[in-house]
Amino acid sequence: MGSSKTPDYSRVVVIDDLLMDKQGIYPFKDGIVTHALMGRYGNMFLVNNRSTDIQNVSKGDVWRYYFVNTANARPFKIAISGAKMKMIASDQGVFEREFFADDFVISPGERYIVDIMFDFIDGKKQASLSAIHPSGPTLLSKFKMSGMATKSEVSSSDFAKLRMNAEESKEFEPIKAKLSQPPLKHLTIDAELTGPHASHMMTKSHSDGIEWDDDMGPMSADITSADVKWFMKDEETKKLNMDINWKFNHNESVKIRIDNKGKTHPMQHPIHFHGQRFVVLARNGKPNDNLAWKDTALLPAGETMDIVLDNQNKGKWMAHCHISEHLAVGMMIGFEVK
Ligand SMILES: [Cu+2]
Repeated sequence: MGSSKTPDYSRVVVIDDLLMDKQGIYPFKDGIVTHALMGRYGNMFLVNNRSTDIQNVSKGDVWRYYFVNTANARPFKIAISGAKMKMIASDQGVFEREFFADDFVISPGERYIVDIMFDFIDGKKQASLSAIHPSGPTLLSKFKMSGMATKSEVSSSDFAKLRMNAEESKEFEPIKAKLSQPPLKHLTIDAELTGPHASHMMTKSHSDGIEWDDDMGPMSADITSADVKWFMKDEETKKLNMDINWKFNHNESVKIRIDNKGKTHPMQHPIHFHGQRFVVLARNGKPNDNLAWKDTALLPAGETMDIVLDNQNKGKWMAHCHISEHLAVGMMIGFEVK
């Protein structure tokens, strides 16, 4: 394996948000799902259950962070300042090539493994991790410098290297050959609105196809499971959601196109497959040149994503949108691997 040497320290980072009102946590109701159109966006950000996470680190330390986003709906753009960040792996495996990054986007259900070297450049004694949104950054974690590293020499010279994971690249070769082939399955995404909200559903769409915040105001909560149905449609059979039941052979690799061009309420959807792994082969027809095994991938509004699903586990499975409210109003399909 060519994958990176594990740094001396590691930590799991659970990113979440919580919707609070004056009484406390905005209530969940019995038998009805609020925020069914947008999903429930929180107004308080949490890192490992704290509103501001503080960690002491030594100058020169390299830490490996295992990020997971457990929010109902919110994607986070995570940025670092005062330290350097290297992307190692995603949900199910390493990237073909490690790379340095200033920020990365993590949607509900996604995971990223990231190495951070605390070099505290420019004489600063503090580094920070923030969520970057159009309205500005929100501080998530503060890292305070507490002395010089003891084990850093090996780690920091290792940190400077960007590894090529040749074994994985080789494994991806037959998958990349599917670029020129038509997809075996084709899903489209849209929503259906009924009731008093049906006429005023368009929200302003962002140029990157991502709703970073719920800007619908109080109306967002009032659109419930009684008013909206989110669906994925099989373009071949025209079946919707759980009426879809694809049959695949064990170890069959299947190219699936997912189209998020629905007009009812354009927004992003994090698509998750149970029981298998996949790669994002292309977005909007443009090949992905740095593959990693995943099980969840964010599909912005107006975009198309081609994935290759690697059916290695027999059984009956589902795939769904990872926005909890979308899932609750039906946005899931079935498939079977025999
Ligand atoms: Cu969704």
